[in-house]
Order: sequence, then C-alpha cells, then structure tokens
Amino acid sequence: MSASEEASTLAKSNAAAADYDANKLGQLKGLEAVRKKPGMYIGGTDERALHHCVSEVLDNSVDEHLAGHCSKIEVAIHVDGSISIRDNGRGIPVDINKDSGLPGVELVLTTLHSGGKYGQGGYKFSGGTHGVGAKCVNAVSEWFEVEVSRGGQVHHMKFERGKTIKKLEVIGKAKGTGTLITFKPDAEIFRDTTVFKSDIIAQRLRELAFLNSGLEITFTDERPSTPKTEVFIYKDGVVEFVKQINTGKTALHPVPVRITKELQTTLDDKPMEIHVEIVLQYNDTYNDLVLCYTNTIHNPDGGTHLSGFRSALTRAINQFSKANNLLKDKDPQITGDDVREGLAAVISIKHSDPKFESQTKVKLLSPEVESIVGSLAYEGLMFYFESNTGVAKRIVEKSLTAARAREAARKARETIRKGALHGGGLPGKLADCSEKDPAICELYIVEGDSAGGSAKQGRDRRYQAILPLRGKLINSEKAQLDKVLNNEEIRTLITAIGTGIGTGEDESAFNAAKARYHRIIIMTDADVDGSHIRTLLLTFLYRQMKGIIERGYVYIAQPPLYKIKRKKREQYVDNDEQLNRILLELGSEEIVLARTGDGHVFAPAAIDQILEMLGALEKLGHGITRHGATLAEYLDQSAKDSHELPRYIARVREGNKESHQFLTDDKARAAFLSKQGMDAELNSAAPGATVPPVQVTRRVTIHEIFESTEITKLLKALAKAGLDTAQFAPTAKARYTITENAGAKTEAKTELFSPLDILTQIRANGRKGLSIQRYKGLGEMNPKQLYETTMDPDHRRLLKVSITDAAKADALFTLLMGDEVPPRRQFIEDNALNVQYLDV
Ligand code: 0RA
Repeated sequence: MSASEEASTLAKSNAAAADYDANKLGQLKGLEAVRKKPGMYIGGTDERALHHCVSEVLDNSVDEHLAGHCSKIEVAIHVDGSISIRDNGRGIPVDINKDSGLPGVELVLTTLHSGGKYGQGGYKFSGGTHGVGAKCVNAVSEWFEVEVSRGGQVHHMKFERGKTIKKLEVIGKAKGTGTLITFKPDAEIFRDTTVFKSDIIAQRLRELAFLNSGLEITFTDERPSTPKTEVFIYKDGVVEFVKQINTGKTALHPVPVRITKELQTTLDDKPMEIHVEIVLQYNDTYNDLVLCYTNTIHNPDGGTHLSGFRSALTRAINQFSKANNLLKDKDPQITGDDVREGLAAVISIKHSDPKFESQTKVKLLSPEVESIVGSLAYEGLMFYFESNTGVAKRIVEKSLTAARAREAARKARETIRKGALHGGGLPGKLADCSEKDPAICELYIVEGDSAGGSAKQGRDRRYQAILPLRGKLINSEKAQLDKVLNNEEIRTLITAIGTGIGTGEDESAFNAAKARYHRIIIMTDADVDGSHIRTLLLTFLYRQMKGIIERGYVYIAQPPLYKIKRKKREQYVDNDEQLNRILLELGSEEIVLARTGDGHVFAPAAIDQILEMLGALEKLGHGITRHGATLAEYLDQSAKDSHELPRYIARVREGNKESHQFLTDDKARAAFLSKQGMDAELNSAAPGATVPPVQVTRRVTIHEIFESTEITKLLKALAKAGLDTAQFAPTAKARYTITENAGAKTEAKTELFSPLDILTQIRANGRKGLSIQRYKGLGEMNPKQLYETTMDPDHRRLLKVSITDAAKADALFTLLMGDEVPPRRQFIEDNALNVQYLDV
C-alpha cells in the first residue's frame, strides 16, 4: 500500500467511527478477560510471566525475521521500568480492516483471536503464541505504545491497560519500515515484581541470536548510571551456540558436527514442513548439556526431537565400536548415559504445525519428529564417524571410560551404603544433635572450621547438628562421580544426611525417607567464595540427592550484612535496602521539618511519606542526568497544575559546545525536527541511541523520557503532601529548615535550598553517631551473635531452595564451569545473593 493510500484509509477510519465504537465494546471485554485471568493467557503473574511478556512481543519480531523481512531487533529497558522492542520488519499493517473498521495495528493489539490476515501474519513457522501474543501484553500493561514505520510515515498509537487512549495518528516521516513497541507492565497485575532482570532478557536475546543466524539483536539496559549495551549477532548461528557452551572446556574435536535437513511431507493429508538442525561437540568434562528448540522456543523437558536424537547417538556409537572392534570382552555395555558424558548439543527444529504437551511448550509431542530426527541423526553421525575415524575413536574411548566409571561409582556407593547400614559410625567432624526425630532435626553445613566452631558453641544442641566443611569442596561438575564420591568432605556429607545418593539408572540407591534431618541448611559467608561453595553444594545435592530438594528439606541461611550501633543500641541489618531505610528512619527521628515561607511544620507521618517519594524520584532521575540535564532542571519544566513533564529531551552538540532542550510531546518533537530540517526517522536507530552526525559539525539526538509519567505521579503526590513543587533548582533563600533537638541546648537548625536537599540532609543526619560494621564472613561473629542472627528459629531468615533454584544453579554451572577461572568468578560475583557493597 502506498503512502497516499494509507493516508486515505486513515481518513476513512474517522468515517468508520460508529463501527469503531460498536466494536470497541467487544474488544474491551476481550482484553478484560486477560486481566481477570492472566494465568490463562500469560502463564501467571510472577517474575517468569513478567519476562514472558517480553518474549511474546519479541516472538513477533522474530517471526518477521523467519519470514525474511527483518534483520535487526533492538531491545531497551528504560529507567522507569518500561521496555521497548524495535524491529525493522514490514511494520504492523495500519490500513483499515473491513470487518471491524479498525486499523490493522489496533486489531492486532486489542482483539483476542483476531484470525485471518493479521492473525498469523502469513508465517510458515511461528512460535504459535501469536494468537495471543502482543495483545495480552497490552492488556497487562499500565501503558503500551506502538510506533509503526510503513509507507513512508511513522504512525503512533497508545493504550492503557488494553484500552485505546490515542487512536492511530501519523507523527512523522519514515525512511524504512518497522515496528517499535514500548510497554510498562502493570503493577496491579504483576504483584510480585514489575522489575525486568537484564540477565534473564540478555540470555533470551543471546539464545535468539544463536538460533537465527545473521539476525542482529541489540540490548541496552538504561537503568544503571552507566547504561550497558550488548550486541548479539552470530553468523554461524547454532554452531557458535555449541562452541559457546564449550567455552573454557577442552573440545574433543575442534569443529562441531552439524547435521541439517529441510523436508516437506504430509501428515493426515496435510502438507507439512519440517527443518532440522543438530549441532554437537564433545568436551572433556563429565556432564552433558543438550538444548532443544522448536520454532526458536526452548523445550526444557525435551520431547520427541530429544528422544529421537538420544537413541540415534547411542545406536551410532555402539554400531561404530562394534564395526571397528573397539570393545573388549570385559568391557561393560555402553549406555545412553555413557555416550552423553561431555556432550554439548543443540537441536533446533522448525515445524509448521508443532504439538506440545502444554501451553508452556516445555515438551514437544509431535510423534513424526522422533523418527525424522532419529534417522537423520543416525545417518549423519555414521557418515561423520566414518569420515573422521580419529574423532570417532576418541568419542568411543570417552564413552567407555564413562561406562567403567559408572561401574566404579556403583561399587563406591555400595560401600558407603553398607558403611551406613552397619552403623559404620557418623563422621567425627559432625556435631550431631541429641534428638533423633528427623522432622525436628536440623543440619547446618557451615563453611570453614572457625565458623563451624562458633556454630557448635552457639547452637541448640537438642535439635541442631553442625557439619563444618573445610576449604574448597571438590567441584562435582568437573570431576567424575567416582572421584567425587571418594572426596572426604562429600563422603562426610553423604553419611551425615543418611539418604545415600543416586542418579540416572541408579536412583534406587537413594532414599529420601532416610534423611536424618528435615532441614538441611547451607550456611556460607556473604562473599564470593561463600556463594561459590553454596552453588557447588546445590549442584551436588541437585544431581545426587534431588529428592531432598523436592521434599523441601534444603535451605540457605542468611547471615546479616551489617551491624549498626548507636549509643548502646545494636542492630543487625540484612541488606543494603534495609540499611538505607534505617538511615532515613534514624535521620528523621525527632526532627522538625518546616516550610520557611508560611512556617508550616510537617507531621512525622508526612515526613515519612515525603522521604519515600523523594527516594523514588531520585532513582528515576538517573535517566535524565544521563542526557546532560539535572533532575532539578527537568522537574522545573513541569506544568503548573497537571505536573505533566516533557516527554523528550533534545541534545545538540556543536563543536565542543553542548546544549539541550526539553520537548513537551510528539507535536513539539515534530516541530523541533522540522525546524532542524530533519525527519522523524532521525532518531529511530535505537531508543535513546546516538544518531550519526547529520552534518559533520552538528549532532542532534532526541531521547524519549519514558519515566515522565511516573515522575508526574510522584510530583502530584508530593504537592499533595505539602511540598512546594514549583521549583527544584536551589533558590537563594532557604525554603525548608530541619531542626534537630528542637528546644534543647543542642538545637541545630539546617537551612535547605531545594526540596531535593531534604533527602540528602536526613540521610546525613541518620549517619551521625552511627557505627556501621560490615560482616565479611561468619567468622566475624561470636557464637552468641551467630546463633541470634542466623540460627535462632525466632529470628533467622531461611531461604527454602526450590527445585527450580537448584536446577538453575546446575544449568548455570554446566554452562559456565570451565577451566578458565576469571569469567566464572565474575559470574558468581555478579549473581551471588546479597553481594552488593555500599560505601560505608
Ligand atoms: C500482521 C501482519 C503482518 C505483519 C505483522 C502482523 C507484524 C507484527 C509485528 C509485531 C512486532 N513486529 C511486527 N512486525 C510485523 C504482515 C504485514 C504485511 O503483509 O506487510
């Protein structure tokens, strides 16, 4: 459709207003359903569902790529917690749909089950989520904006909680085509959290880039004071994926094996298209990682593609060893577990009509896939083995070693079990409890002998047992099971817990009912080594004693991070957030906050409220300061009564001179641009990104201030609480005073020249006379302190380990454990619980 045609359909859209209203009713009802039952549409309201929303929108852009129309996707998390996804695909259609009288884009984003032309977008392969996709995200967003570049024009629409609040409108000229969607998840729906985690999103984006070779995906997290941008693009796609899995490990063969096929068949007379890509590479570790995808959706529980591949691999390796006489008589049978030791593989299939076990697509069911993948993998592997006999022999040798180690481990386990049976004695390092009923008994696994000693002295010996672990635990990821089992610390642990261990074919050796404690508590330091040890323990428990995690017996102790002391009062502080709260609490104790103009004195409750809001304001302000303006300067742009704030900031750099200008709204932005003699395309590189120089000496960039809505809300509330919001820039005359010890001899009055100073001054007050001690390790606490803070059931905070937590620890280890120490350390540091250092 040409630009003029689209313009004319836009005009018609007004004529169709009556239809539109009739339609709107049904449409609202539809999206209301999503808000009422989010579980049905987006799989819940928790953190997982929150991130699932990003995938829903992303999948549309990826489908555009799979259809051959999109080469670039840009994702950005903004300071206000909203997120945008931009692609250079065809753009969502904006012409009027005859049946509904709505523009295509509105239809796509507001009507459930809008099938037909816009329902599938004519895609051959698709995540299959798009029947619901973006419109559900729209329904659960506080606000949702779409910008479509198509037919030479930029079109814009806005929604709130699924309702259209700005109809389709042309806001500028477009160079190319594409779609930009920005939304802020609704806290009314996502009650746990609305905060996007950049590692979850980055992981998904990296995965998508691997699975779609050549697709360029840019990710920016604008929230930290120095925004972070990553670009994911992999020319060799899945091959690079497998190489990355093996990073830091020694590969058995330098080039991954790649097997692919595209085929068209029919099933029940329906034409069907299936593409298969299998890439694998062995490494010298003892664990395997096989990742399965259908239409770029991860299937963590595998399914028919995985089972087809697994049996083909076992068959091919056994066939090759037999044909080449590589097995000796006394050798054990090579099993599926054996051939997977050290295997890194990715199976990615594209299927025109896949069937999954459930809505969440964790497992592929389509039966025809098993034999297609099976025979393709078998033929491909046999061909590879025969043309690379050296590699093939190494793989067989590795599988044989695994089979022998499996035998040895079985024997080692047998001895441990017998030892336990014959009351072979509990390990000497264990300080057991006197009670015998497992239901009330607890085992503390403590890092280091010194903390172990404190724990032994401080504990309640009736029901608390202590097991100190010395030094570094053996890394169960890198060592083979028989070695792990011969490790002193691990054997002690197994005997103390009493369940035995078992995995894979040997599950029978494990019995969760025999657990000697129903609380097994990991207590490590709040530092890097501590989190390393914790992850190692979790990995071991997950692999060898899964049942006790499933039963909810495993916990993590959370020692406090700080001890603060004022006068005679001592308090333990769990984390940085709590410390900040305490500083504000202490700082606002017994102060008088007054407005100088009219002498108004704020009530204590009002002070608390104001502090909380100013804190939020300060956080949101990071984004603005990054664009060269101060927060005060921005706040001073707010409209008189509505408190509305500019939506854009334009930065102009000429030579070494720099200036900026706030632009109220889209109109002001368009006017600014036309004055500059540029079109709206200028800033469409990335949300908030720098635009290449238009003329050599003059650079203009426009940044959208997504957090404006949020800040306006805060300003309104602050004004209501009695704060003078007319000016935030410091004034010559004092605006507020804070008086400490009012009336006493020691009375001290501080003058404040901006509302923002209230926060700074009260925090500084809070620090006065306060000593803050940071606990770096458990060993820094004496037995009494350790008991009171971390072991006393009335005061401790235990984190129960869920099977997902443990699986995550395990998967991350498989992905990340290499021989290279530095990246691993970095990772652990980044992800450790509670590892955040405040300068105190
Ligand atoms: C419906 C039909 C067409 C494209 C799309 C939807 C589409 C949706 C999204 C969502 C994010 N990015 C997107 N890009 C495209 C086909 C359009 C045509 O035939 O030109």
